[in-house]
Amino acid sequence: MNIKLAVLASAVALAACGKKEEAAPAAETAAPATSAAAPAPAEAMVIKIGHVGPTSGAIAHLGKDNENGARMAIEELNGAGLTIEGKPVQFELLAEDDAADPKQGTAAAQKLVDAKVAGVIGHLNSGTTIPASQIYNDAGIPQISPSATNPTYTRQGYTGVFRVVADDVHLGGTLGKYAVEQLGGKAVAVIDDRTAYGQGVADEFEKGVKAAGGNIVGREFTNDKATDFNAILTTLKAQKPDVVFFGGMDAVAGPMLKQMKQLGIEAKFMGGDGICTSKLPELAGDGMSDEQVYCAEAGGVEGEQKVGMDKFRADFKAKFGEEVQVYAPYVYDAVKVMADAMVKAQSSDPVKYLPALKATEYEGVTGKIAFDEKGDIKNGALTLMTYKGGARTQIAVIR
Ligand code: ABU
Repeated sequence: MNIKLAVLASAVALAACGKKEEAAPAAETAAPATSAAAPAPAEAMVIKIGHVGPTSGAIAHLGKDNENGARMAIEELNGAGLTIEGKPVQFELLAEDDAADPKQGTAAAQKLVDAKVAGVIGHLNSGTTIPASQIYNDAGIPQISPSATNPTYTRQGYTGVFRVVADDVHLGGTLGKYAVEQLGGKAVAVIDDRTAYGQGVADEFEKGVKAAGGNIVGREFTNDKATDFNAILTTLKAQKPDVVFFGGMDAVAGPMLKQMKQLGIEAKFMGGDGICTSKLPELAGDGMSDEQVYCAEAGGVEGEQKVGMDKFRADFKAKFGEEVQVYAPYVYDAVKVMADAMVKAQSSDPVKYLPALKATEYEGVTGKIAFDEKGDIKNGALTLMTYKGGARTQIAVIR
């Protein structure tokens, strides 16, 4: 039985008993340490799954969003009556904080290896995911990133790395073309935060602009902890840009938008998935106007598939008291994909379940998940977004 059928069977069994699943109390943040799931029955096989994201620091809201996506998946799996080799299975989430810092990322990775996790979901940032992937690879532990988009992650020749979102080549290139062809960008300025993600997606954006016939009138950089952008924005203002692209995360983009407004820069503002969050309007305050900001999520569903995504978002809000930021559904699917491979292989031994993981054909809330030979999602989609009335608003899904 695959996981979807098992979850359904569990729900039917509960309904037959006249029981209803009770909503967990709303919680503002991810719960600390390991999963709060009920203790496993004595005879159960306990399978440890690691999750790593920045649950402290400037993008803690994104790390907690990811971790809550993992928690939601684990709790559902543990209620699904799954078995491996005839034994009931209980998944245990080992959640670690890397604070978006590469050094803390490798330390967290080593901690999970030492704890003998069967697989890892994470990390959130490319700058932590790439160095951590070497540690997991050396230990033979499969890793699925739900959000790291730098192409290098899956191009290192490791056999156990997977990604359930599109990469920066697709993301940056598509946004560059959009800036010129749809937003009418003729003079385009680019800023990045010098992280593996920020610089990489900005480089791809720049290529996309040039390929579409646009001009790059300035390229500046900052860092992922900066709060003062007056010097670089003043330099770029002199070039009269009609579009400003920022490669980086929402915690920097928000204050940057405020300072653009203070300096009277009226350009459209673009960014990748790192700025495309529910929290961006709050971070930007009055620095953001309707349809000024354009960004893309590195995945997307439409039509009938969107019904499942909308339900996920509503369930997540009811459970955690927070809107999905951006990646939680991708984390949720990544956990389910890993568990599905274990159930299909009837083993949590990475050597035994890795072939099933490579052969994944899974219909998740984020759409169909199958991997190419590198571990990248096949036919990855993008969702172009803008913001209206302080809310993310979908423009189109692009394949
Ligand atoms: N993909 C945007 C944020 C995560 C990262 O790649 O660093």
